[in-house]
Amino acid sequence: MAATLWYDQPATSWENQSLPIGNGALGATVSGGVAGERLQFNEKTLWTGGPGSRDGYSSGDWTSPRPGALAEVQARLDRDGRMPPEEVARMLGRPRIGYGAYQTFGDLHLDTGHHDATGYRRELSLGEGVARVAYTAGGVRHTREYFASHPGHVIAGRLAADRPGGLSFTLRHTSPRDDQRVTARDGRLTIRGALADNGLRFEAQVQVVALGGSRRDEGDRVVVAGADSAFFVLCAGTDYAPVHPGYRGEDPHDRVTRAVDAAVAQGYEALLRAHVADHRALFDRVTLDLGGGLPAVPTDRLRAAYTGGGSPDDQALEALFFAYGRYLLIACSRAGSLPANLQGVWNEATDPPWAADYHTNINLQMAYWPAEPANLAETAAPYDAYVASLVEPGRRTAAGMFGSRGWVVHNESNPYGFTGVHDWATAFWFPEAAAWLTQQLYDHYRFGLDRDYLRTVYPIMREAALFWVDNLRPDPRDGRLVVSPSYSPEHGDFSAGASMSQQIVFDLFTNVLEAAAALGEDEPEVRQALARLDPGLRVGGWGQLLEWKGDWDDPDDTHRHVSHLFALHPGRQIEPGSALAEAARVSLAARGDGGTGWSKAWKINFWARLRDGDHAHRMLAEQLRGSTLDNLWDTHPPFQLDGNLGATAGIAELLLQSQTGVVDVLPALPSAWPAGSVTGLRARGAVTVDVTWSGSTASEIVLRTGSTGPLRVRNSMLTGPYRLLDDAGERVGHTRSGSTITFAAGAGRCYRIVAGA
Ligand code: FUC
Repeated sequence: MAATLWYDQPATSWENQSLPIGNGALGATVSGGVAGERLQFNEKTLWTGGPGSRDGYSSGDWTSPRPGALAEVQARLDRDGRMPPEEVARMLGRPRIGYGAYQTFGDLHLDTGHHDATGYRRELSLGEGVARVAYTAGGVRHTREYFASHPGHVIAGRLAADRPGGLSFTLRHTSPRDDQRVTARDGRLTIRGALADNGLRFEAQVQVVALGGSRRDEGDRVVVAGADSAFFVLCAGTDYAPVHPGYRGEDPHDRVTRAVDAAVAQGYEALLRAHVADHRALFDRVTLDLGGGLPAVPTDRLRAAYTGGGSPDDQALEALFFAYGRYLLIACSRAGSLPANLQGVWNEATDPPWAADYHTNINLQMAYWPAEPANLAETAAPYDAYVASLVEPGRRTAAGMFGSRGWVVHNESNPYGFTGVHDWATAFWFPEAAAWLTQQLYDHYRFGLDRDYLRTVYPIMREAALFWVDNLRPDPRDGRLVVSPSYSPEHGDFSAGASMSQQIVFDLFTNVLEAAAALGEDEPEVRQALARLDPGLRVGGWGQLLEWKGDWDDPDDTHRHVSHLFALHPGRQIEPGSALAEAARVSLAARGDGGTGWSKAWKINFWARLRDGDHAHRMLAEQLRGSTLDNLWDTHPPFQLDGNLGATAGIAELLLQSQTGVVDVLPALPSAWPAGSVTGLRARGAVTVDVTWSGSTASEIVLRTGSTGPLRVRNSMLTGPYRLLDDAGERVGHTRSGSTITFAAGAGRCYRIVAGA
């Protein structure tokens, strides 16, 4: 199946219909207008706020030491058990000053003046990472092509006409801000300025190269007339640097100039070839076939006709949605820039929703859930770098606000090391964020088993744990160590020991102790604290998993956050099939199938971990029907990319799980996917897995192993006749217990499990 999104109309709404391309640092959206192209573009570091902001900046730390305020809240919670968030915020919160927001770089316009187009098509080829527009106007077939090259550090585009001399257009730039100067010289547009808020310097250059015809500069634009074809390359940058406390580096001019010059010298075709090769090296690692082939229907209509009922067209859309999630992660998260923000890298506004920031009470973490299982581990490099960059400011916040060791991050952050608190009562307090952020670092190790990597992230994990060693308090009611004050994200009252807080600390301590063991170290302080930690897992009056330590859950509450199921996913504290898993199921069922885009995406993952593939599929259907736009972007609403990436991870969880140390193949296959195949999924333990199934049963499982040692594999086919074969087709000795087999795997080998005697 050629994974392509396509439309027979130009985009009329940026949010609903534009098609995204990106190389991590740069992003652009293609509208495909006939009278003119609007190529809205971004550079990931173009942010207001931070040091130098005219509003001032304090990383969110308390500006004056408030000795006693935290202790006062803790004492109140010891006495009364709970406090409304507004009251806690009054006592502990501070206005967020100079937080800033992610900015658009503006729009590149390619004015053609064409009209009355026929044969219109706009597409995004996920396999190539190329967007295209084509139509006929005035008897001439016009084609445009755009891509964002990671190796070339540029966005490039080519325009052509099928009649010699048939291409004329004007290239210009517009921005919603007036803080820049645009000049044209020798066919190169230079956009240069500094953000009024914080003085951040920015520059973009666009070089136009025309074949045939003429090219001239006209003030702030470049005009091409009577050409056969033309191409342009664009690079943009700022003087942002991810270095505390100043966050400024080199002026972007030289870097941008070099990238544009090099791309022009390379030439369009070579640039495109290098891009497609680079993109394919990531994208082609995984394929998913759910039966249905993509029908000859534009993607917006395919989505509108989607019912979730398991028709071939539905299956095709679901497989496309999965491929798109992988495409999006590649496009918005490559080494060398900031991680994916709430909108990936794409933003057309100066005041995007939630500043298009890094929300750390679910959203940033969710964005990276597919990185390992969907075989895109490299895309987590910017996440790792970002988390590392939060350690120093996070230490200052830990010392200043809590008087403790370690580092801390709260509910949300920006590129300027914002690790303190906000003023919004129901979203200001979440000191568990740093602990949760380290989960992906340890999981990266569990998937790839790279001990050198573990050695580099271990100090970050360990220091996050030391923060909690210092800040846990004995609950006066039972002496267990609890987080206090503690707040189940954006929901309910403050209390001591809310389930999610405890589960996150449990997860962190467990990971740190495992990592220490893998590196031959020991952490007695962490071990002792874990032994006394309240694990945050209790069954309540109606069979639910408690969200708080007190039984306050309301069975009619359908709040979008289901934070107390962290232990089920992305944690690994709840065993499938256990009494706690049943309690989690009761809680999840009560929360219902509604929610925002990301909430539905998380529920796919939860149901997958509960081994209920059909309910997980129902959530995928809810997301595609109610929380997905024409361009298949997730909508909260508004547009938020986390839902795309969370759903992509959820689809992978339906097909393969490994969190408990067993390679669990097709653990939650929906009945809507009776036959299909997937290749290239990753399991923890450095295993790459292909599966083919029909009649809802696996017929063949291929395991490529990256390490030597015992390998455990579970699948229901192992209860019937099967053969386990090595690369040479020889049978491999193994033991079996129920549907799980164990055998001695060798690094660099390939094993096949085939149904039948
Ligand atoms: C979390 C969520 C909101 C929204 C915001 C960006 O705080 O609770 O729904 O997604 O992040």
